[in-house]
Amino acid sequence: MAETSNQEITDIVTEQTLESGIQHVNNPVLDLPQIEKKYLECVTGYQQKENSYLFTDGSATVEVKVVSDEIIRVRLAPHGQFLDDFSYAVSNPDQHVALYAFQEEADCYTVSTNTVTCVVNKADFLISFRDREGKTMNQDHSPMHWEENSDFGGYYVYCTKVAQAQEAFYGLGDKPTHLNLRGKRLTNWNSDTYSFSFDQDPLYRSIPFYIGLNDGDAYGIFFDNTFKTYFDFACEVHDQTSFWSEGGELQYYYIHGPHMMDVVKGYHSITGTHYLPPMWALGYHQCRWSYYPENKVRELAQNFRTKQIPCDAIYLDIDYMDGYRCFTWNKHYFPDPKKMIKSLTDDGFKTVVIIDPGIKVDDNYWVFKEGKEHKYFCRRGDDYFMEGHVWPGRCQFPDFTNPDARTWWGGLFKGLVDAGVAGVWNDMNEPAVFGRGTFPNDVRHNYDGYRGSHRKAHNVYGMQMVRATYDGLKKLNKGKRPFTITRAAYAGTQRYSSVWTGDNVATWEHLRLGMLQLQRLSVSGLSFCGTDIGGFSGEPDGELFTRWIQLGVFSPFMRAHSAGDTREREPWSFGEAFEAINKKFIELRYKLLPYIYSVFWEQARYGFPILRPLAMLEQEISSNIPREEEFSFGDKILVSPVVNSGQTSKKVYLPKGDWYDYWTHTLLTGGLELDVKTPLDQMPIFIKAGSVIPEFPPMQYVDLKLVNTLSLHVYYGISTVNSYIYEDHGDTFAYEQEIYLEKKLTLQGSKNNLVLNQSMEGLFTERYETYQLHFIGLPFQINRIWVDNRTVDWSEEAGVPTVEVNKDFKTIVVE
Ligand code: MIG
Repeated sequence: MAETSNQEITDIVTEQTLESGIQHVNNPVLDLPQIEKKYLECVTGYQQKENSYLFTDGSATVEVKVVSDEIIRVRLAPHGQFLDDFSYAVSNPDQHVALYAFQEEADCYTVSTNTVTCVVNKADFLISFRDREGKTMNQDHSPMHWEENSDFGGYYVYCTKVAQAQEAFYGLGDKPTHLNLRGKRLTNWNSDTYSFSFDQDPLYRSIPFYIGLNDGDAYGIFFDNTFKTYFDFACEVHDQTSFWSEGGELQYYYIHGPHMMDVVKGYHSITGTHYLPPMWALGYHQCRWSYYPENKVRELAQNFRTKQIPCDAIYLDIDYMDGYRCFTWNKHYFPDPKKMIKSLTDDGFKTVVIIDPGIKVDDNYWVFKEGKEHKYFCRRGDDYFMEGHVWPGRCQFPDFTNPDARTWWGGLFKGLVDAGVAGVWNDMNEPAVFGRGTFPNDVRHNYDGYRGSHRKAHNVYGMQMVRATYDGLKKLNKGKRPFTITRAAYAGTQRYSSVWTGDNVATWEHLRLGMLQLQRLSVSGLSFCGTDIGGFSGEPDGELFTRWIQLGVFSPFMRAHSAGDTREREPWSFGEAFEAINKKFIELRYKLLPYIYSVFWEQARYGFPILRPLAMLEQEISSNIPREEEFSFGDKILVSPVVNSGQTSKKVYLPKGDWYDYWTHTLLTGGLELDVKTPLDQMPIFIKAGSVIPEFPPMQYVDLKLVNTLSLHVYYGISTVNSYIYEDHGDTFAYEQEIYLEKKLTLQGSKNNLVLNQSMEGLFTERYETYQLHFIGLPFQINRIWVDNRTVDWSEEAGVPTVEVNKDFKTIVVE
């Protein structure tokens, strides 16, 4: 007798069931027919619920929700039932919408705001987005579709968009590859990737957000799904861009441009920005795996001060702990942590310590005991504890998606904060487990009451850990801003932490990679980012280290770090010649701090990214798309780090407009490529004409008391340019109560004069009384300088006219 396989029976019965409507087939060998790639069909009806429109094809439901004037969210429920509307990424799902309208046309429905129209085609359920002029910005290639995930339940969910012929793609976090992602297929699954390589994927972070740039216009897509997600940018099929997930809901936000800047701002408006960091966190940080024992740390600190190389923070890596038990000290290496930290603090150093998620299984260890007692540790599918091997040996891991566990965790920092610790570094939170890599999928998570397996919680585990860390420090810090840094992240982590790019390598290729990763992170919402300066593993030579310090000056986060098995790696470790150059560049970082701080303010308050790739500065010029080595820090300083060994000159493209060479004050015209000399003690730095750049006097660490006068470098320009200077206490949250100053300096030059106006907002009072103005690039001889209608005297410093004026001036005229 020929056997009929189960699959065949399933097929036959499925067919019969579908065709004849038979409800009961009494055959125990039958399984449910699996739903394979099912596509939305034609729209059969709709319903409105306030700013949400629900469309159906008879069984599936699609929600189109107006989030703001620029943002529309699309969600799919294969069987008409949406999951609970909960997101770790989105902190602000309901924004102000000025106006929205719904219309039914012959072949489609439209949902429009002031700026964007979402079109839902009746016949095939294809969804597209148009701008006000009717230009299609983004459109479905195929209807949204799904496939049953019979192993875990739920669905694989898919969205396939049209990739326009010239479209370029940006974003997606820390992918170590070219800025334009076209032609790549990428995965999001947080992974501990020691010594990663070019194009390796995935790495430590999951940021399922991309920007499409086509024909000079940009839009963004944020696929808010924490499961393992995939993005294919015209890789498999040249005219399609797809994204999909192994579970969860197909839910994405369309964010309108048309400027990339607007897209990033829009993305920040839903996922948040990084709070204003304490200013010391923007100084130079020295890290190593590990500085111990205590006298090594003191010697390090001493060296910085004797050599007069500025530094604000020293890090303690895992060896400060007792057997790698979090929240403990190795009393042999650090007999009196409080005393040591006090003397570091007196010397102007902040102490930052590492904290990993793995808690040693040890009934004599209070952290383990408390976690066990309160059931804060993660459990496997069958209720056993999730155990894994990390630095302390056998460990259990707090479920940071449990709000109670987060509160508990935050409180654990009390001892460290009491000892004087100023910042916390969260590592290994992908989570990383030796041997098997990470948690198995069956581990269960609280997920803030919405439940889920590790498949759903994996990508947010690190984010929730650093959130707990941040919240705890904020409470314990008595009004001082915390500083946190995390390795793993999901979209929105910027609300709680800075990030670094993980275990890179001391090679020129990695210096270049770092430069790309930082630009990419910055347009993906994680502006406060840095690389391990010098490369974590391997040995840089003096030249590579110095070039990396130079990139570091223009990295939002500036920290040197190295692995335990490498040679000493401080700014003076490569001989005097290199030391002098490293010192000069670290000093440059400190000079520029008032500018850098103001750029951070613009990030925190307005959602502007800190680093801006050239393609963002001039998105209408398609020949900029392949350029990866020029970017701006804020909107006034453009740099092009040297990322090749022995490079004595470099071709640098300057965006249109006038620029000054920072070193020579030579005026340059942009819109073309220049040949720039790059001796080791210089890197290409350019200042936009018309800018006012504030500079600090020399300091060894952030010390606002030393600012007796603020230098303002005024770069003459012929059009009107606004510059902003932000000032406040530097380390408190008083700025949330308007205790800050935002100064607007408007510069306007003409052939024979220059007018500088100042206005300000906020309630802070600076402690200095005067500005020292330096006029750079004046095309005329000065006859007179007027300050609020009174003439003043000026002098010259190295050929630059300079004048001291009261900080409250309103108008200065130089003629
Ligand atoms: O298994 O704490 O990326 O920065 O120095 C290695 C030791 C654990 C990995 C981090 C690195 C840190 C190191 N950590």
